[in-house]
Amino acid sequence: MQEQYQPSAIEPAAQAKWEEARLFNVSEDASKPKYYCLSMFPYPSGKLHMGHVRNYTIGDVLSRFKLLNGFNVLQPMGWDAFGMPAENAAMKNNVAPAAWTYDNIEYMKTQLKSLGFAIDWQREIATCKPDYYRWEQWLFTKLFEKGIVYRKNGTVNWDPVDQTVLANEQVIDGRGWRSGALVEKREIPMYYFKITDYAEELLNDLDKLENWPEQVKTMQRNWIGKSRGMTIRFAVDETSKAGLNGDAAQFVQVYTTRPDTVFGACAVAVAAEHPLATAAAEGNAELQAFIAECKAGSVAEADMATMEKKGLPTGRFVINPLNGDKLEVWIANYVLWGYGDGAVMVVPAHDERDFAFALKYDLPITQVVDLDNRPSEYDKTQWQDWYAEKEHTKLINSGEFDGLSVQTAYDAMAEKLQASGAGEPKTQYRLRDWGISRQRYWGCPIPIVHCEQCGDVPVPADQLPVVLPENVVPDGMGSPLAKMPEFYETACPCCGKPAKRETDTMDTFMESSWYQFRYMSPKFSDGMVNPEATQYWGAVDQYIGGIEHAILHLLYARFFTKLMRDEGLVKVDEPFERLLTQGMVVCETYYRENDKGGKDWINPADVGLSFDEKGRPVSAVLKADGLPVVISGTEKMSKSKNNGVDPQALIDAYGADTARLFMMFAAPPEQSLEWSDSGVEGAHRFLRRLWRTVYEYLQQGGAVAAFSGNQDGLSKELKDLRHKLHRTIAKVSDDYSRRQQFNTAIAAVMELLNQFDKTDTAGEQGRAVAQEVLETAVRLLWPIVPHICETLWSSLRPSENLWNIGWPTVDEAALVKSEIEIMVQVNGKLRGKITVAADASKADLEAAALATDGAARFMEGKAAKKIIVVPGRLVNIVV
Ligand code: ANZ
Ligand code: ZN
Repeated sequence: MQEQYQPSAIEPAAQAKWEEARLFNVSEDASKPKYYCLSMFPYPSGKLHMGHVRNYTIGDVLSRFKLLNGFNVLQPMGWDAFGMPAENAAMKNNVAPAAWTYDNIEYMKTQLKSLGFAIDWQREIATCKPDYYRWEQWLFTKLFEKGIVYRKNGTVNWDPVDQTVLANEQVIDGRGWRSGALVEKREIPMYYFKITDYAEELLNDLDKLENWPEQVKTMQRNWIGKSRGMTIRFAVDETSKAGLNGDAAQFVQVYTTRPDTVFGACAVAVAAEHPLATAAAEGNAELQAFIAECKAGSVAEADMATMEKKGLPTGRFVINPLNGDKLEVWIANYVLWGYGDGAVMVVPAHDERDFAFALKYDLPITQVVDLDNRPSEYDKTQWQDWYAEKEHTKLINSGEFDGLSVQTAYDAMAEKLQASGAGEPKTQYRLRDWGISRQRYWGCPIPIVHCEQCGDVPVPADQLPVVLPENVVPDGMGSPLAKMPEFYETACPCCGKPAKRETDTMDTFMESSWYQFRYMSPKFSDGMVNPEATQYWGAVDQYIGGIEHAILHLLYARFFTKLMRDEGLVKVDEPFERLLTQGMVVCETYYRENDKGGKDWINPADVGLSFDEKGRPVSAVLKADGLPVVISGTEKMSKSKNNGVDPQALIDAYGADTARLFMMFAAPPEQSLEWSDSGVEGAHRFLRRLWRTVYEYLQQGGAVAAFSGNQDGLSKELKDLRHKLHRTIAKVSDDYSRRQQFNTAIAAVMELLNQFDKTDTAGEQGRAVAQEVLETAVRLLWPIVPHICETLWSSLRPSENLWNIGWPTVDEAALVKSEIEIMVQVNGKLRGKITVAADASKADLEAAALATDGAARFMEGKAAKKIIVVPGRLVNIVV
């Protein structure tokens, strides 16, 4: 064994050893329990960042722990390879997105390999490869035939200068990111997944996910947004029917969660797209201009909530079905065309948006719900949520319904509305169908052929995949595919006549919605997944990734699982049994003010710090010029604050194990982890110390014989050490499995080694216990710092592989402390201590306590009236 700990030498050697043993290559094996551990796959952006290293280390620790516990562990890795950054890089560097992506994959793969993750690399997938996306296209065509995928018009951001559709993130302050042109809204045909058909199941099944963070489930529930209410129809007044046809001429239908407030309606407001708005705007320039303004605005929900409420009256009227009031119809910018019926009844006293609207346009505010037993003065300048006091409210100003409780009134009004055909109960979801068409090049082609005669024809299975040409450099002016006749010219699969391929590609969320199943049989060529493999692996046992994916990615992956189940492809209802959302990696930020008064952010690697006596940074300088920089707050590592620390530099300087240990030790996985140089150095110091401890032990000759298993003859000190050892095993096992808190596991092993250092392990028995302690410490730490542990193990026990020995078990005998310390009290005051056998009887304890000096002194010759024994803790002598 080398005297020095040299990560650069031992890490590749350990990796070669695992590779040679094919330790991480798995197949279905009915003789073992399975454990499928999946970390969210990376986008191949160029190089790994700290978030990746953290994510994949957590997954690796869990995988290796399960491996030592006898599980058949599947830990795959791949590349979420389609997406916009590749197109942006292509434009910047004039290289094809495919070439850029493949280069990045290659480099990042060497980085991942250098970290020593227990990955089955034979299962690597890249979603931009035809043998992957082919099956996505296949499923798409199946679902298209079933009607789960359908086509309708959708609104997109259109850049009139670049003549291209922009993604939401490419619109900055309403302008195109490249051209700076004012962005317009355009309606174009797109493909949609009917996720709303699954809304109820997606909501209900959240209750089954016991091992998901509550926070994530809440976010999903809110996103699905189930609301219960009624549709109510307000008849169009006879004077107001001009230009309206069909139902639109009969009534305006609104969706409300508060039918009980219908007497408080002062108007009805419709979205700009509503037929009544269109009819009213006929020949009315003002209304036309307002409708255009509403349509141009952002559809982002956050903006809807905060924007100024605006509206215009249409001069048309409808009738309140319960009280016959004649209400004017307004067009309002806060009514969404895509939600409910695109129309609302305006109830200013009880809805905050309506309140703002009514104040602005001076509409009457009628309170219809009041507190039960407290007379209240309605403050007409300030909106108040009376409904929050649901329990103690009653109706007022509501005719025959006055005095009823909210719930009774709700039911009574619902019944009356239903009886007269003016409304019915309705459940509504906030969730919209998922539009998956993207007018981009670097994505999975949508497998549809447009034929003049046959319409939209899905590409038949035997003609899949529709391959995306890879030698293309986009120029930012529209989709390149739409300019490539060699791509889009084709024959109709139905009638054989010339037809045109769809040139849109799919949302990249598609690829990440089913990769968890493809990993089970990544090379299967007879179908999307191999039934035997999906049967064996079932669902992912442990999924790990960032909280930023709490909503969309997880929702789509859950949705796809249900789609695939309904196609008979998988047997599970949910893809991820247990979810761990890792916290962010954060770092101090530094800047200098520039001439323009802005901030130039400086990378932490270029900053030198000085500390006060408590180790807190007090000042910072730029290493290059020695002049001060401003220390700003701690924030998530990001390009914009230039506070990203490159994990490669860390790996190069200290090795993979230090990087892994630092990540696992600095914070529990769910919390944010603060980058610190001193933390990294501390991690490295610990590993050097571990190395030296084993080295010195072996220098002194190691053990003569293994520990016999019988500790009767051991000294008290050695018994205590074994006690500590086996308590540590129990604690670390629990930390890895149930608690998933690795920092405390590491701390426990550190404590064990401290006690080991202080214990005299000379002599045959001492050497035997020392061997047991060191071997066990190495096994306990193997999941976290596998390279050093692998190497130390092979010096400690060259004859056997660590992974064959498996996880250490607790020796219950060692947990029983042979001797314990008991306090002796006289009249409740501490007067001494006794050391007794752990299983000493009550009589022995009493006798030993009475025999102490303390007892003799403080009993002052009196006899004991009573002796109270608290086993394991104290003896109290009462005199
Ligand atoms: C009258 C009312 C009175 C309402 C009241 C609320 C409180 P959730 O819970 O999110 O489903 N609404 C309905 N359709 C809308 C649309 N297309 N655009 C904007 N707002 C719309 O919200 C349902 C409530 O949002 C409905 O209930 C309606 O306002 C409004 F004291 O009707 B309510
Ligand atoms: Zn045809």
